[in-house]
Amino acid sequence: MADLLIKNIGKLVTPLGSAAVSGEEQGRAHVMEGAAIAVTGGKISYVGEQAGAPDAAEVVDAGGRLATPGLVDPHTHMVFGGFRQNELEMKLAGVQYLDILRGGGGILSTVRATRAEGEEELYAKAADFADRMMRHGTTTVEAKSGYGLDLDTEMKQLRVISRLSREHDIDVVATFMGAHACPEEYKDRRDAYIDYVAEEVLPKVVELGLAEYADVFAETAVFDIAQSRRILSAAKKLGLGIKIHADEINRIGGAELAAELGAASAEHLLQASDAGLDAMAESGTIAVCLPTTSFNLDKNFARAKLMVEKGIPVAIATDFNPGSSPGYNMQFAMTLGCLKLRLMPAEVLCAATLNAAAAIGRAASKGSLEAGKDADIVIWDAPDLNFIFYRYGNNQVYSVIKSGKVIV
Ligand code: IZC
Ligand code: ZN
Repeated sequence: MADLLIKNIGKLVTPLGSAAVSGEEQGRAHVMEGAAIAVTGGKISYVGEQAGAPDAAEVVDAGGRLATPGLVDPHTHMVFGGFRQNELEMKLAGVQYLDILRGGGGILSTVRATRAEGEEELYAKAADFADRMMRHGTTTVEAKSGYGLDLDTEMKQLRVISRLSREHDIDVVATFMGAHACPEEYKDRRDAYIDYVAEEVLPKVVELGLAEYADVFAETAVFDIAQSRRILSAAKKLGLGIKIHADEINRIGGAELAAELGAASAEHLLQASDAGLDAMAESGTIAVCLPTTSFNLDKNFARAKLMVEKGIPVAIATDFNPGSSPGYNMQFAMTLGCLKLRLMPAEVLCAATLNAAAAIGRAASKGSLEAGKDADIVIWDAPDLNFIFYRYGNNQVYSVIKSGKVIV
């Protein structure tokens, strides 16, 4: 007897497998009609015809709706003080994102707010975001530090992330991003700041087990390729997986660096060169596309179709942060995945589930509806996948099941 049975699923759509998929495979969703899913001990124990499903202690009637894996958001900066709505009018007046940062605003204003905020307040705010993410179908999320830029505040942020993963229903994967910007104390001394992060902050993070990945903002006026290579190499040597904010605003060779270092993923990639993408295909680095950021900054969109053609596994994330992407709704990111990245619905679903899970080291347990995987499931107020992506702007979640527990 199972713990939970979800019956009367009109359509079940899922990628299959326990690793990132690429090329044509990315668009090959498994579709089943009239399906049921059983859950035992928080894991999926049965996926198949309703007629063959086991009895269960609790039954959820999906009422003929669509079921997919829980969404995985593999790139967020969800622990932060304050907001930055003041940037809206600057942006409308034509001030560029990097110019706001150069002027001491942007990331640096969030750093001031995050340093000033107590740990409890930061936790309460992040937990509220996590509640809202789950109501929108996100069951696993990656969260980066990087609004501390000093030992104490980076640790404070990482402790909040760690507490979230222990106490909240949502699953959280932590990434250390001390190299997110150069703090005001190190103004014009970027190399010295990178030394400080590599020698004093990073080893403590690893010692306390507070992060699985390290990330860097490789960008003009932030960290150059040599500085990015230095911090990521140090992280890799200490056993962390690596990620890189690569070629978002300017083409500086971030995609090439990601491939050179064997990064798990490279993010943004709006300006990535053909050679950089070829190198990523070769190294198996996942491209994490962030279409809501392009939308919010009014920039071009990553060349996701070309990435798929080149055999790069493509994932989609929200980049949720108070500046360049103030929303956590994966449904909107997925709609833009279709309309702006020009991916087909099945490719987008894979990008937001299995490939997203792979980008944060969770493809063995998440990202598809298969026996043995975690029972993270979304029932949609929709008859099929196209419907969700085409009918954007409202929350289309009907029910969310996390580790077998009905949350929504
Ligand atoms: O706070 O602006 N791009 N980091 C790199 C961000 C955006 C977050 C922010
Ligand atoms: Zn980011």
